Amino acid sequence: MSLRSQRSKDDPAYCIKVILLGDLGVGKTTFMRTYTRARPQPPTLYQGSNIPHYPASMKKTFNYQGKKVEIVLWDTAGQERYRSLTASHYRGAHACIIMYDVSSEDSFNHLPIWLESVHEYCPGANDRTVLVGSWKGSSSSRRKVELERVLGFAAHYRLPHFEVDSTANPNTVDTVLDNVVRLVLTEANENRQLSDSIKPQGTRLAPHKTEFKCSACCHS
Ligand SMILES: Nc1nc2c(ncn2[C@@H]2O[C@H](COP(=O)(O)OP(=O)(O)OP(=O)(O)O)[C@@H](O)[C@H]2O)c(=O)[nH]1
Ligand SMILES: [Mg+2]
Repeated sequence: MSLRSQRSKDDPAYCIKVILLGDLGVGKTTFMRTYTRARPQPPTLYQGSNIPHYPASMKKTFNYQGKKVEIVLWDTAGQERYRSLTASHYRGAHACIIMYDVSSEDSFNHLPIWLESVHEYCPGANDRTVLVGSWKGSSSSRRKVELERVLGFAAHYRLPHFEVDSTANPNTVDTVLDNVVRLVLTEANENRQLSDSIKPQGTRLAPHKTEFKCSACCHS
């Protein structure tokens, strides 16, 4: 049976892989769980240890302009710092969300390093990268990174910028992903490689599992 004939009418029209990057503790996992509206639950533990193990990715499907779009959000594990992330973390990504914590100067100061990593490992996603400031329930008095600085940074690197409070206001998270999807689909109208890579035509490994092959920016 050909791959094409295995597709059903319920399959999404597009599958978009988005990776979450940013310093430890900025709120990446909370953002991912909020977006997918995953119920809070204790993490499973690595066998024989007390080390928590969170899912690396979560999916959400929704309708965008009458078409079914599947978003696959990829988290980066807490213990991985920018220095230890390698090409495999970025493979197949169509877009990147780089997060910082509005109450942490360090997380903001490290943004250029995260941008460099996108540039190095996933250059095709450079123009589909957004910057997200996470409030993490901070009151305005705890804001360390002034909005003016952030806006200057975002303008310099031409990055769309958003602020979210994942826990208190889940809609802020949805807004980010709506914009990311719009960025990807708009560019796909003009970029044949990208357009091909977001069609779920990858090798079907098993029901509900698709191996993404991104010809847009990453190589296996
Ligand atoms: N109130 C509130 N707390 C948040 C929010 N986002 C994250 N937090 C808290 O901040 C802490 C770190 O959040 P995580 O989502 O685990 O951050 P992370 O970036 O995934 O961290 P690492 O995986 O260690 O890199 C947790 O205690 C969260 O509960 C938020 O939007 N609001
Ligand atoms: Mg995490």
